[in-house]
Amino acid sequence: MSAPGELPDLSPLWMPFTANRAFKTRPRLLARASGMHYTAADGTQVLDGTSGLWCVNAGHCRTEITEAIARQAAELDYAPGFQLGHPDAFRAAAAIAELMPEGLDRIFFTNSGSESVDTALKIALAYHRARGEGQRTRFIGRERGYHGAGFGGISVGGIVSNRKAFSGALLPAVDHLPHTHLPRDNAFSRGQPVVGTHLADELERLVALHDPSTIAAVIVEPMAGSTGVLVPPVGYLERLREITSRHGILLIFDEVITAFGRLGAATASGALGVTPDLITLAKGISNGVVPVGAVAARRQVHDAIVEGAPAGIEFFHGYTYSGHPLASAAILATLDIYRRESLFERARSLAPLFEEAAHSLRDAPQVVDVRNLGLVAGIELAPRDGAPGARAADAFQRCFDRGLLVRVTGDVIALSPPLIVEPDQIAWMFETLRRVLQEIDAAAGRP
Ligand code: PXG
Repeated sequence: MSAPGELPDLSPLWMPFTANRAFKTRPRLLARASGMHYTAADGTQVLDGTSGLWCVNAGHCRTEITEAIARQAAELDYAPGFQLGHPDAFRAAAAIAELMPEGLDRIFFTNSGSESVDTALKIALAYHRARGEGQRTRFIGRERGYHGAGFGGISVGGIVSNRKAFSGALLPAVDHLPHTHLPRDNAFSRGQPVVGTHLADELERLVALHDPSTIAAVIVEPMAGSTGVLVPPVGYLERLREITSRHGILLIFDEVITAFGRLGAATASGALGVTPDLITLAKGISNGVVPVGAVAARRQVHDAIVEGAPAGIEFFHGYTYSGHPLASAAILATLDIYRRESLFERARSLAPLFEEAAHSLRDAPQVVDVRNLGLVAGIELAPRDGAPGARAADAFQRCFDRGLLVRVTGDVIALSPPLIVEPDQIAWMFETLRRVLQEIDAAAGRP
C-alpha cells in the first residue's frame, strides 16, 4: 500500500473506456471537487466543463446532498427492495414523477444508465406480451446511438467500436435507423438543424420491412451526447412519435444525459415538446453523487403489466440496490436543489449566451462544425491525416494543462458544464479552447 499523498500502484485497476497504457504513463488524478472546480492531485484547479461525465448538474460537493446521504447511511444503510420498502424510495419516485412529462408517472429504479436501458427494453417486451402481442420482440435503435454498455444497450446502440468485439452475442432482433448527422447541410447550425426530418421516414421503411407486428420499441437519445453532440433536426422526433404511435410501437427516449436541466427543462421531452412512452434516466438524477438510474413509464404501460398480471410478482426484474436508501436520499436532496435554485430555468436562460460563445469558435483553427442545444456544445475539428481523434486528444490534454476539463469523442470536443456555471466562466471556457486550438495549429506549423 502507498502512503497518503504518494501515487498508488496504478496497475491493478483496469480502467473503463480508457487508454489504460497511455493513462498510466501520464496519469491525471483528481483529488477534490467543489462547485465548478476539481482540484487535481498536484493541487491545480480545473474548471469542470463537462459536469464530470454529464452528471454533476448542480455543481460539486453540495452540502445538502452530502449531508443527506451521511444522515441516511447512519440511519438506514440498506433496505431490501424486494417485497420490502422504505419511505424515501417512494418519496424519490414521486419527486421524479413530478418532473416527467404528463402521464409518465411510474418509476422503476436501477443503478446506472445501462441498467435503465436494459430495464426499458424489458418493460417494452413485457408490455406487448401482457397485451397478447408477444411476437413484438424487435427493437429499432440508431447508428451513432449510445445506450450504455450492457448487452441490450450495445445491441440497440450504434457505436461500432463498442459492438465489434461482442458482435456474436448481441440481441438477435435489432435494426437501426440512420444517424442524423448531416454536416454538409447543417454545419454551424444554432440549436436544432433544419435539414433531416426525412431521416425519420426511414422508420417507415424498417417498419414495412419487418412488419409492425414484430416491433416492440424504438429507442433514441433525443440529443445524442456521447457520439459528438448530434442535435435532432426540426420535426424529426415528432415524426418518430407519429410513426411509432400509428403502429403500436413504444417510443423510448434515452435521457440519461438530457434529463435534469441539460436542455433547459426537466427533460428533453419537455424542452422539445415530444412525449415518448418510456424515459431512461441516470446521471443528473443524483447529481452523480450516488450511482443510480431510473425508468419513467407511461401509466398505461405500467398498468398493462402490473394490473393485468395474476396475483404475485408482476414483473420479474430488479436489482439488489433498486431504490437504495443512499440513492433515494441523494435524489431527494438533488431535486430539491434543482427546484430551489431554479437550475433548469437557469440553464434555459444561459443557453443563448452559451450558444453565442460556442459559435465564436467558428473561425478558430481546424474547426469544421459547431453544434449546440441547451447547455451543450460540440466543436468538431478536422481530423489529422491518418490519425482520427488525435487532434482532439491533443486539445483535451492542453485544455487540462490550462485548467479546463473538456470531453472528447473522436474529433469532437464536447462542453456541458454544471448548470451553476457563471457567464464569465462560459466566456473563459471558450476563450481557453480558442487559445488551445491556436497553439495546436502553431505547433503543427513548426518544423
Ligand atoms: N444512455 C446514454 C444516453 C448515455 O449517455 C448511458 C446510457 C449509460 O449510462 P451508465 O450510467 O451505465 O454509464 C449513457 C452514458 C461521454 C460519456 O463522455 C457518456 C456516458 C458515459 C460516459 C461518458 O460521452 N453516457
